[in-house]
Amino acid sequence: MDYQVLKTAVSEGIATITISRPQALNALNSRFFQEMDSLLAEMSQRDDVKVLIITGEGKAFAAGADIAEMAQKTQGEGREFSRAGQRTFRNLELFAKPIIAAVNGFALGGGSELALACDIRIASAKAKFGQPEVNLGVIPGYAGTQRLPRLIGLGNALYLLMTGEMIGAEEALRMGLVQKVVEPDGLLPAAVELAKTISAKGPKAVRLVKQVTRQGFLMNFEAGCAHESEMFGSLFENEAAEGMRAFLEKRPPKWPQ
Ligand code: CO8
Repeated sequence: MDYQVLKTAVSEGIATITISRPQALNALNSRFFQEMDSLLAEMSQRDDVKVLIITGEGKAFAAGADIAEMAQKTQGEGREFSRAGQRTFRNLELFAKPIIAAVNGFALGGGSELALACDIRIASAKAKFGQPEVNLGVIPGYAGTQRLPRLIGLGNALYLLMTGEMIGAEEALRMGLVQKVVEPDGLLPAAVELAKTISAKGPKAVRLVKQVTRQGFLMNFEAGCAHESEMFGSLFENEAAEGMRAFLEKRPPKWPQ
């Protein structure tokens, strides 16, 4: 695919994907969703990519769905626009490799929902978060109403969803919306360091820990535990043998590929 909105750089097992429509504050248009679907399919096939980082160019991570594009839509088209976006964001959650959102600036509406669909969020001290949809007479359409309360609790989620208030990175940290806040210049280095930390772990264990945790979150407790035991066991004839032997032999593990 000829990528126009997304720029990708791969280095040392880490793919950094940058949303690059700074003139529109990286507003998410149809093209963004097509490119993200295509890029995820590509990245899933690449053995040299272990972790993805998603960030934005300029002063926004993404300032929401593209309002100029949305404004033209009929009821049916609006529903389809929402469903297509939901599918893409679900693909991020289901993606086998970890995805880190490096939130550099505005993460509003659909931009905040994009960050919510990633596994870990770290933010620049300049980042701003919010769900301003109600200002426009709409509601989140990329599963923000579902992911936000699961992540930060019902009270915090309803506060943000009902007021449309924009909050800073420290407040987002306090609510549990982000896991870490760093100085703006340190954002990408911190995301890369985090990605390297994760990619040094057992690759199958990392994939399974994402899958088991995410699936279990939507299951009842007993079913989640049963799934955990199955997957725990599945690692034993695999990289767990090397990981535990390396510990006992006091050396770093050499993960089977
Ligand atoms: N869509 C389209 N264009 C945008 C968007 C957007 N979401 N946000 C900013 N832009 C454009 C502006 O129109 C402007 O373009 P131009 O230079 O051509 O006039 C350019 O980006 C720069 O923006 P500003 O001049 O406004 O920059 P400021 O620094 O003054 O303000 C703000 C920054 C506060 C972020 C401001 O741009 C803003 O409020 N943006 C809109 C934020 C918003 O409401 N986002 C939520 C959108 S709704 C949504 O995301 C719903 C998701 C679910 C949809 C489901 C499908 C139906």
